[in-house]
This record gives sequence, structure tokens and C-alpha cells, in this order.
Amino acid sequence: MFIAEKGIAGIERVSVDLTAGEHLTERFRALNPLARIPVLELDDGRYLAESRAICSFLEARYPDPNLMGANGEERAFIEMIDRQIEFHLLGSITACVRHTHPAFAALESPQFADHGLAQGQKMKKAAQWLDRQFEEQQYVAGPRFTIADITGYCAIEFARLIKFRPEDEGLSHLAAWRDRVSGRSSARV
Ligand SMILES: N[C@@H](CCC(=O)N[C@@H](CS)C(=O)NCC(=O)O)C(=O)O
Repeated sequence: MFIAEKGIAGIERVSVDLTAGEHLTERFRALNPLARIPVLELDDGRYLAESRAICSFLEARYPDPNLMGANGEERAFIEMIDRQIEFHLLGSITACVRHTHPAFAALESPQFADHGLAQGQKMKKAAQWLDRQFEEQQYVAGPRFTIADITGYCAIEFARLIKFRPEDEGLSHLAAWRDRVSGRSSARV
């Protein structure tokens, strides 16, 4: 989604089948020893893992449109909320999905259903916090679309797997923001 927002062409996309364990092979571990996707292969042959690090690299290489902050101060505030969403919202959603969804049994072994369900409750608190953000502003970090909207949108979409929908929880601001973001062409790649 970040690449699409930037309009960057020419980055070849290689699918890695996690359910088939392709990321656990020696070949993939040579790219990222932690066996996690995504990984960006650079022109000089190095490999860059971690979504946010990849985004930082692309932001530096393709500054427009700016998605991570135009100056140090704005960067810090965008990073603050992006990390809050990643740790408190996405983190809880991920734990809930991985520990309760049968399709994730192979990736998360052993699964601890109670832990997953507890995280499912915690993610609701984070979703309520995010909903309140939109009482004052159109986007997660303020008046314009940034990386924090991408993190938040991907988190809320991932939460469909645990049947979480903002509108079912009375989170109307969050639902309206989700609809605003899903209307962007980057959400359809
Ligand atoms: N913090 C990392 C998380 C990477 C991650 O956990 N990726 C998942 C897919 S979204 C994965 O590779 N899972 C493989 C596994 O659980 O074995 C990032 O932002 O890139």
C-alpha cells in the first residue's frame, strides 16, 4: 500500500507462501534469518526487513508524496501514533488472530486460545481510542493521509478474521475513516 501511494514502479513482487512454510527454507532465511516477510532486496544486493524500515528507505528515495513527516517534528508525531497503532492495535489483533484462528495453527504453535481471546478484548480498547482520534481529525495523525493510516487500515482489515467490524461496536468515526481509506486506489492493490 505504501509503494502504491508513492506511485513507485518497477519493484518486482515475489509471493512467499507462508502456509506452505516457504519462509522457513534456508533460501528465504538467507534474506531474513528471522524468517518473516516482507523483505526488500536492494540494488546493491542487500536485504532490508521490517515494514517500517522498508518504508523509511522508500520515503528517503521517493520523497513525494510525503507519508512519514516533512520535518523532524512532524516525523516524530507521525511515528508516535504509528507505533501506538502497531503495538496496541495491530499487536493485539495479530495475537488474537494467531492464537485463535485455525488457519494460523501451523504458524503459531502452540496456540493459546485464552491469550488470543484476552488480546481480542484489548484490541477493542485500542479501537475505541482510535475512534476518538477521528472526532477532531480526518486522518490518524491529523489533517492528511500518512503511513499511520496505512498501518491502521491494514490492522482493521486484518481484524475481519476475528469478525471485528467497527460499525458493530458503535465506532462510527473509525468505520467512516476505514471507508475513506478503502476508497483510495492503494487499498485495492
Ligand atoms: N515487525 C515485522 C513483522 C513481520 C511479520 O511478522 N510478518 C508475518 C506476515 S505479516 C510473517 O512473516 N509471519 C511468518 C510466521 O509467523 O512464521 C514487520 O513489520 O515487518
